[in-house]
Amino acid sequence: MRVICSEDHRKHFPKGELFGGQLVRPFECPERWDFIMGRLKDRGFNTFEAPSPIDMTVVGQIHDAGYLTFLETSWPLWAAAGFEGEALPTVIPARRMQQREPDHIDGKLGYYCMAIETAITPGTWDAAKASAAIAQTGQKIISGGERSVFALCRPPGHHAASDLFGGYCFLNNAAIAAQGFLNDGAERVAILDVDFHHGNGTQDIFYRRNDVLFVSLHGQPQDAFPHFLGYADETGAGDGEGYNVNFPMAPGTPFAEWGAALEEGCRRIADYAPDALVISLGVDTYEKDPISFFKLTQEDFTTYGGRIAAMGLPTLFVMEGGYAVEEIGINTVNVLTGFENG
Ligand code: Q9C
Ligand code: ZN
Repeated sequence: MRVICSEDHRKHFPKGELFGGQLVRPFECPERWDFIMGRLKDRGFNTFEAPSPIDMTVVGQIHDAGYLTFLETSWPLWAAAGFEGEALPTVIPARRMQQREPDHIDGKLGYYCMAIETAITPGTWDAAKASAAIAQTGQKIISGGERSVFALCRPPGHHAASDLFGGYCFLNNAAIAAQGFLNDGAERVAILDVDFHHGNGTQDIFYRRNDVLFVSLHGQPQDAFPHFLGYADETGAGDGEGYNVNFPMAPGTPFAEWGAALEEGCRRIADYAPDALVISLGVDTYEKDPISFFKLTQEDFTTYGGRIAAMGLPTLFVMEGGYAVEEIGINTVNVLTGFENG
């Protein structure tokens, strides 16, 4: 399997994440990328390619223009305001408040965030664009006839909605890839999100559309981030009714149960008969993940990679989460090798 990757991810490395009332070293850190690359090389992956320049037209089909301007200008505005730390939102437009974009950066950060743990730094915009370019490059290769590609994206993307950042995400790499497939001739695209967290951004982007089926397996919102989306009764709206499928699961869920949900999700995808499949590949379902509560073992990742392969679809793997850093490479590469041998 060809791998698309770039060192540009290193431009995004905040010193702090707001967690448990403290600024801690972010769980979403550059070493995640190093462990994945190391394991890929150990396991014989040998085609590593840089992304092509990003096509911002496609990004503009997924994200709001005001939001893209915000991402591009947020660090300069923050620095100009005289703040000395990293840019973090503090005030948000909660119930019964105005949904109008303010001029001050403190207001803009709150207006465009869906969670306040994620800091913006001088290199964040460049790294986010490079990450989206990686997904887009993988999509182009598959649209050109390749069976599968691994897009080693960092920062991740599935929490980013049209006009929202947070949950370590800025641009929705998987959504940008799905839109690219459609632009390049696909009639239908499915996105299967196996990250531990609900892909709220991806769901929201395609909620009223029937040309993208979104299927997500995740920790139930009562107990798990992002808490405010991901219930089973969210099934799509308008033309999109029936094209959104959520499998929320309880704390402690083992592979026996998770795999049964995957089985049902794969059947929904097969019924839809898409021209291409995007996997939002988070490996934070791992039993030792520090911020999640499913109980998948290293071997389970190999097993489910094989199940994804059995759908027989052109498949783009887009990296999302996974915070057991020492084992992130093993778990990620297990999915890919499970797919290749499946
Ligand atoms: N107590 C991704 O996996 N913090 N984002 C959760 C739990 C945010 C995860 C705090 C987690 C974001 C791409
Ligand atoms: Zn996650």
